[in-house]
Amino acid sequence: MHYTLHAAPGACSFAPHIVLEELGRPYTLALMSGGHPETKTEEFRRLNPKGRIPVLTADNFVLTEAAAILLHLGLTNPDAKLLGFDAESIARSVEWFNWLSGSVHAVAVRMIWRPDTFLPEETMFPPLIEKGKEHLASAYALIEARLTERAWALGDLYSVVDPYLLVFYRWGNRMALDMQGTYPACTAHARRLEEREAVQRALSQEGISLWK
Ligand SMILES: N[C@@H](CCC(=O)N[C@@H](CS)C(=O)NCC(=O)O)C(=O)O
Repeated sequence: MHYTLHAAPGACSFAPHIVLEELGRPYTLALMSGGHPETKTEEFRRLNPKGRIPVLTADNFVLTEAAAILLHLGLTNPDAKLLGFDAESIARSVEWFNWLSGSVHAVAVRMIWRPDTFLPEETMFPPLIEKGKEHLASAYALIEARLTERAWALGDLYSVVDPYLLVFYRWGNRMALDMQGTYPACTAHARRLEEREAVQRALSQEGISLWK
């Protein structure tokens, strides 16, 4: 199966992009422009009516949602050992995925970066953005507590969950939050990821940095 990943620099598609690099098998990166305006086109909406990236495609195969793509890549490439295969590990991965995509991304981050999704007028945005920042700070605090106890999201095993956590860490830096000062365990986790060649390749292909 030759995959194409539809992605944009620094978007949540960065996580499956890293995993595809980890797998080391040929794939195509269909990289949109920054801000991903291409998601608004009719052609893209035919591919994903939700109008969002990431999308993973192959012959007769279209998969949307970062979490589903990460899980799919982990499950279909058992030799890469990017997922624990027992019921407990899979449930733990879904526990992370559901929370990261459903609460942290779709609620907290969206309240900050896309307040227009929730409210009709710009004058109403500031308190919503403030509340979003509170939600995001509690999310980072929870991730910090987990990563203080373990090297990787699932414990000793580096898994498809870790690149997804990196997306949120990087977004904190993009928001000019003091990630290094406030979240040392998250920062150590990000540095461990940055040491990986797959992460370096994904960063350079997207033309982005983790730190700004
Ligand atoms: N629930 C989706 C959300 C994906 C999502 O919101 N992606 C953003 C980029 S990080 C996007 O495509 N935004 C385009 C838009 O909002 O128009 C997932 O987890 O994959």
